[in-house]
Amino acid sequence: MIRYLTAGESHGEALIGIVEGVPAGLHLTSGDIDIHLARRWIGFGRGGRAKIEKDRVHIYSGVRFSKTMGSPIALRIGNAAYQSDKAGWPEVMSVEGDGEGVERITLPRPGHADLAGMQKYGFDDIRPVIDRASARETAMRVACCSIARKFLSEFGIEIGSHVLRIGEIEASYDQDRIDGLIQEGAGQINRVADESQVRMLDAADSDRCVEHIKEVKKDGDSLGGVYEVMVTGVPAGLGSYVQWDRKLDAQLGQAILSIQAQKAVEIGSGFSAASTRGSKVHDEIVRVDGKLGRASNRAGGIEGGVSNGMPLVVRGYMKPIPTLINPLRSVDIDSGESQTTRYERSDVTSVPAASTVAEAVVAMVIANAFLEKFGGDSIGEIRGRYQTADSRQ
Ligand code: EPS
Repeated sequence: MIRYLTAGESHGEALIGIVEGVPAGLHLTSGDIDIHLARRWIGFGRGGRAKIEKDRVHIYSGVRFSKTMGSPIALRIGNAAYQSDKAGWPEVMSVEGDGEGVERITLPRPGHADLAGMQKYGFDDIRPVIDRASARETAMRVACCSIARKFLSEFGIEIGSHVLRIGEIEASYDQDRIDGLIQEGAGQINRVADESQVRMLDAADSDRCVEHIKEVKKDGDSLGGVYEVMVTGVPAGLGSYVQWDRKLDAQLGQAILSIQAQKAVEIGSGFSAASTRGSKVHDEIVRVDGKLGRASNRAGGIEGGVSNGMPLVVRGYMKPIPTLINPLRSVDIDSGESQTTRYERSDVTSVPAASTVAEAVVAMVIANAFLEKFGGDSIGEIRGRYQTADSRQ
């Protein structure tokens, strides 16, 4: 199984990751990771930080001559803002010293981890919470999970995503077009979505969405939204129904909700299924080219916590960014006085970014489920097991 941890503060020197359990013999270069770090910055509506960061990963260990060695892979992404911002982050985030003269932040922002985080750790300054709770951390998450994604690509498993809604703008959902795109692999969705400033598949929807974001920015407000992640090439039988923590849908739910600001997850037609008759929800079993298949995919590729061989369909629901130009009421923890929040640089929306982060965390879940079933110490060993199982299906 692959384990990974991230470390680092948003305005500290760097983000660090360690990925352990990657089989030996996987072809891997920093380019395999950088491509997804760049995709994470796609999106109209990002704030000033987007102009500063040019995320590139540095691989420190676990890879030799472009092949993984089975040993832990250590990664680093520098925070360009650490030096370039005028805020004096080397002093504010200094590892040493006593912080004398550094301004304390004492007004918690509603919707952020600020107040709950201070209460939890007993801080008298919000800075430690702001900096670790920040979605900046997702840069390293994407880096770590891109290794899992590279592993999956060895077995023809592809992941793609697109944005379904930002604020009031709902993208049209053209099932035939999507089915056509994923016929050649879910990666084809990204080919289209990455061309859009908001990662929507339809150009007219994208334009309407960009206008909406501009208006909301003028109003000093922020927007959430919905995105869909699809995975193709997933063999039947990943995950299990036998125990709660082995269920693939439960693991995907945890992964999506672990991304900052995500408030709901949907597998297949999950939300609408709750208000639809069973005869219109369940996917009938049919023969397709001599093999067992499904007449539809409302289950989103998972039944009973087990992949059923259909494409996986997972949707994430993101709340609006909590940092607003329009102030919200809060209470200063020093003075106890009611005040309105102070605006700092922020994004209007980062739903397109969240969709790419979701691809990454989904990749890690699927890679681990795949390893659980077909695992081995090297790519060659796993390939042998996978081919044997595949020929049995
Ligand atoms: C974030 C605030 C902004 C975002 C940041 C997440 O950063 P800053 O506070 O430096 O302006 O741009 O996102 C990223 C840095 C990133 O890499 O995605 C927050 O408070 O969560």
